[in-house]
Parts: sequence; C-alpha cells; structure tokens
Amino acid sequence: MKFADPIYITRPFMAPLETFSETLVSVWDSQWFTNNGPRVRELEKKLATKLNTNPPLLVTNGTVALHLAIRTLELQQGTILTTPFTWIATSSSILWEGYTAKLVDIDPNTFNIDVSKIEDSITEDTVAIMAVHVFSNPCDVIALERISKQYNLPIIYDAAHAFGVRVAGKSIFSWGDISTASFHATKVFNTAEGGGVFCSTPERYEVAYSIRDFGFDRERNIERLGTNAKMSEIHAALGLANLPLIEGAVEKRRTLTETYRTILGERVGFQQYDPDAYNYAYMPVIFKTESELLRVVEHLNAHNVFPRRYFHPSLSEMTVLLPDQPCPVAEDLASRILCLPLYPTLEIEAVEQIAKLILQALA
Ligand code: T4K
Repeated sequence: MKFADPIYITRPFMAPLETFSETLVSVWDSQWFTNNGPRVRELEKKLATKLNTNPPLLVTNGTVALHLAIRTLELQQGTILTTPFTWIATSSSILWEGYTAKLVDIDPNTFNIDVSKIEDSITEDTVAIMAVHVFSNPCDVIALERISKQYNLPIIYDAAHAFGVRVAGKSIFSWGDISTASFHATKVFNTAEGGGVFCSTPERYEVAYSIRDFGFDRERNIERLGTNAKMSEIHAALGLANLPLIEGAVEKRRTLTETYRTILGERVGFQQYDPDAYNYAYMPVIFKTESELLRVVEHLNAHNVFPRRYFHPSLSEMTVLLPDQPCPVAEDLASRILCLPLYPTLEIEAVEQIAKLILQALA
C-alpha cells in the first residue's frame, strides 16, 4: 500500500495552536520581542527546573550554541578532538572558530567517539575534546571525565540530540565543562529554531552571557569580543507551550521504536543503548550492505516514505573541510545506516506498514 500523504523522517512536535496562541498573548501585551526578554528568562528557568541543571543560556540555534561553547572556554589556539559521525555543525563550529578539528573514530555499537582511541590522539597541540551523544545515546561520560582530568583538557558535549536524557542521576547537560542543545524544529524539544548553552560554573555562565550579547558585561561595558546569539521571545513562547508536553511525546516515540524493533527483528542492526538513558529522537537501523540500504530507500520512496541517511557521508569523507583523516569504522557505518520516520504524531499502524515494506525490500 502506498501512503496517500508523504511520510517524512520527522515532523515538528507542536503543542496545540491554542496553547501557543495563549503564550503569544503575553509577548504581544509586553511589546517585547527580544534582548533577553521575560519569556526567554522564563523558559531558561523552567528548563533548569525540569532538567535539574544550572540555568541554560538560550540562543538562536544549536550551531551557534557550539560556537559560544568553544569561545566561552577561552582556549589557546590548537586542535580539538572530535567525532566523524555527526552533523557537520559539530566540526564546522570548530573550524569556524579557528581551531583544527582532529577526528577520532567511533565505537561501532554506540556510534559515539571511541574513548579507547582518544588518548593516542592527544598531542601537545590538543586543547579540548568535543564529543557528541549521537542519536541521544550518552557518550562514556565517566571515562571522558577521567581523560579530561588526567590531561587537563576541557570537554564540550554537543548534546543536540539528547534532550531530557540522564546519566548516573545527572542531566546529560550537566556533564563536561560545557554542553550544548539544539531546539531545532526536528528535535525532541523544539522552539522552531533555537539552542541552549549549559555551563558548569557561574564564571563560564558570565562569559557565555556576555558573548551572546555582543560582548557586553552586566554594566553594559564591552568586555570581550561577542556576537548576537539571543533567542527571540516568539521562539521562547513556542518552547514554553511545548515544554510541559515533552514526556508524553518521548513515551510515544519509545512505543514506536519498540514496534519497529519487534517487526524488523534480527533482519537489521540497531544502535546499542540503555532504554532508560535515551530519548528516542531517531530510529537508526543498520543494513548489511549499502546496496541493501539503497534497495530499501528506493522501495520506501516508491511508497511515499522518506527516511534519511543520517549521517552520510562520514565527516572524514568531507575532504573539502577535513582532508586526510580516514575513519574506517565511521565510514562503514555511514554507508549502511538509515534513520526511519519517527515522531509523536506518527500512527503505530504506519510504523507497522513501513517495517513490513522494509522486510519486503530485503526479501
Ligand atoms: N549538532 C548535531 C549533532 C546536530 O545533529 C545538529 C543539527 C546540530 C549540532 C546543529 O543544530 P541546529 O543549528 O540545527 O539547531 C536537520 C536539522 O536542520 C538539524 O537541526 C539536525 N541537526 C540535522 C540532523 O537534521 P535536515 O537538513 O536533514 O532537515 P530537513 O529540513 O531536511 O528536515 C527533515 C524533515 O523534517 C523534512 O523532510 C520534513 C520535516 N520537517 C522539517 C522542518 C524544518 C518538517 O516537517 N517541518 C519543518 O519545519 O537537517
């Protein structure tokens, strides 16, 4: 059966329009649209309470959050170790900020940076580590903390995917020296466009606060080079409408994920994760070969279903930006991995149908 309407990899999570409209009324009444307004401050406070973290700084998007994170650490020039299996923003923010990005290959089961390979990559030039919790699966934060202390290297976590995940009783955003979130429309919690910076100390928070607002300090003196990274009140209003509904949305994602996994069984491979430290942001499946994957994509497209090849190719193959850094594990995974449609309003019957189409293509 071909779906009447296209089924995309995702659809934005949306609170009922009436709820959003109610939140917008206060923005209209206040005639205050940006510059650290009351809705942004309210959302920062509510996020800190819900997640049990230090208050985040809300910014325009997850990429800008990474830029701010790097700047806030006030590092010497040098090399930042990072992962090849991620969205380009992870590495491009390092390069844009004038650092060298050195890729460390990934673990084929968790898809995260392979912690056992990090120490061999550290040189005198290394100034930090930027790791990603891929598809919300937490990195080995304990091992990374040990490396960070031993080599005196700060850790930046790109936690763009990992909203709401907790490790060892702590929010994922509280690990590392600084951590970033993306609140893009395609993320578990969204503000249409948006991002967050979670600092581990009040001193770093003040630095990030100033960079977000042109480099002004609290007395309105320019104290450093800054930029404009402020989230608007309209975006924050959407966040305030969406935030109370997130647990239900994650629960629905979990049910759909389990449905896919049950039907697909051992015919495909899955990411290794702890179900209690995962937010079901994505539904990645691994095929035996790239040609198997391409056959499935063709079959799904013919039935009006549009999965995505996150993350293909591996950043190590984007040689215009990152030449001469082969990462065989990431490249192999990138060639065989496909993310299937997954979002809270997707019907369970549609998931059953998509899974059956995949089995058909593989038969
Ligand atoms: N770090 C990591 C690890 C990341 O994955 C990302 C972004 C970042 C940092 C940077 O965060 P941001 O600066 O973006 O906040 C998407 C997202 O744009 C991007 O946020 C995300 N990661 C990346 C993995 O995926 P595209 O180019 O695949 O999105 P697009 O426009 O093709 O949308 C996918 C599907 O979603 C569409 O087929 C239909 C649906 N859709 C999309 C939008 C935007 C809707 O239904 N409504 C919409 O408004 O990048």
